[in-house]
Amino acid sequence: MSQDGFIPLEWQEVPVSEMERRSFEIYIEASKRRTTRHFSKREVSKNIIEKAILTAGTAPNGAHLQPWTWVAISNQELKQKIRDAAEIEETKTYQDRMPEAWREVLAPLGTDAVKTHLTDAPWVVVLFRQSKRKRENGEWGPTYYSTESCGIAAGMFISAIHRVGLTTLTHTPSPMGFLSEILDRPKHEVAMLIMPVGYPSDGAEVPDIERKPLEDIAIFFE
Ligand code: IYR
Repeated sequence: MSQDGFIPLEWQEVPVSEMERRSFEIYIEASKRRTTRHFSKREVSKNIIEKAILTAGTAPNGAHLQPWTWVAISNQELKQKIRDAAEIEETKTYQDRMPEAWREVLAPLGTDAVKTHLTDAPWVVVLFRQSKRKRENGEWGPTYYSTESCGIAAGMFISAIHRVGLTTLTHTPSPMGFLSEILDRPKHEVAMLIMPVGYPSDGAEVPDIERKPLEDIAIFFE
């Protein structure tokens, strides 16, 4: 007998040898994901974006409040509006707000205030974090761990886009308030990430960087 409000977990055991094989395969596939700033204008179906958002929506999250709103834009004028506003903020950031210590670590990545990807990519997906929720009694209440929840969901979105065979880039213009205005989102929703999604352009490039080896990122106690 299940506890009230509970159902049996659907679970299919995977043989250990198959798990070993999969763990390697998943790692190899993930390691091929790279962040490029060079997007093609080639179209991508809305269906694929919808499925990636649904995948992200399966993320574990605080108190199952699912504190996210995903806004997906293919409208060219709207993408241009977002790009123009992002470039205004980013120009200030890169020119005046960015301290030397930050500039130093960004230099090898070749980022700058020019955000061509926001108008080249066929889709621009903006993730809003819901900082509050409407309670059943109609009052506003908090959400819990919404930053962590949205971070996990964003990771799942990025992974879904990669597995589909497309590419995405996490862009974080700061401050991001202009997104609420342009996309007409309520005050309790806070823009967190902009993710252009599409094909890489012909000749797309990525910085020549390496990932830390396991011994530099993990500690095991056995
Ligand atoms: N928000 C800027 C700057 C930027 C910051 C970090 I940390 C990056 O890893 C990359 C860029 C932007 O999105 O360009």
